[in-house]
Amino acid sequence: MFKAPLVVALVLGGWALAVGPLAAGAAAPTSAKREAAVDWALAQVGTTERGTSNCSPTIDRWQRDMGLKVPPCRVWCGAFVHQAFLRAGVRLSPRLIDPDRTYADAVAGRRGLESIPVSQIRRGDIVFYDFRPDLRASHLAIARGRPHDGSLETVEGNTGNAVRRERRGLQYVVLAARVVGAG
Ligand SMILES: [Ca+2]
Repeated sequence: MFKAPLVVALVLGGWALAVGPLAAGAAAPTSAKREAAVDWALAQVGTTERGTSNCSPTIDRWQRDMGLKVPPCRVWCGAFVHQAFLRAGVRLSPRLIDPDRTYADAVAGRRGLESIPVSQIRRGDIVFYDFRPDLRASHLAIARGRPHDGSLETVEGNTGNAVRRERRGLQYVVLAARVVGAG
């Protein structure tokens, strides 16, 4: 009986140690950070690449901010998502430039991403699409809200070579993920 408080203290102590680094970093994304990412993303609607080059001074900078060298100019849907979270205070992995590899990271719960059921999509979650048969995912978007009426509203980059609001049927969503940490 007398040992019980000690046991509790040890358990709590271990828990505190276990969560200490995360808590101390204060980097765990909150819904507020996801909201900030969406706010920034919506403010970029209308940003376009030059022609169909995947390049522009702004888009080039988003890619350099990921640690990538430019040129080459790359498909930049992932650079847009990366920059949105960077502006919100969360540095995700440069692997976001590759939706297919990011798909694998989310499924495995790696690099600050956790897959979630499509029904649980909320504003600020990352949504994966696959417009190429040889890949698991070929396009990334940021959800603007919950799914409703069988569709989802997003804000995304490199859609029509620009940042655009989109609305697509839920059947096209191949994966959804929540940002839970830095990448
Ligand atoms: Ca393009």
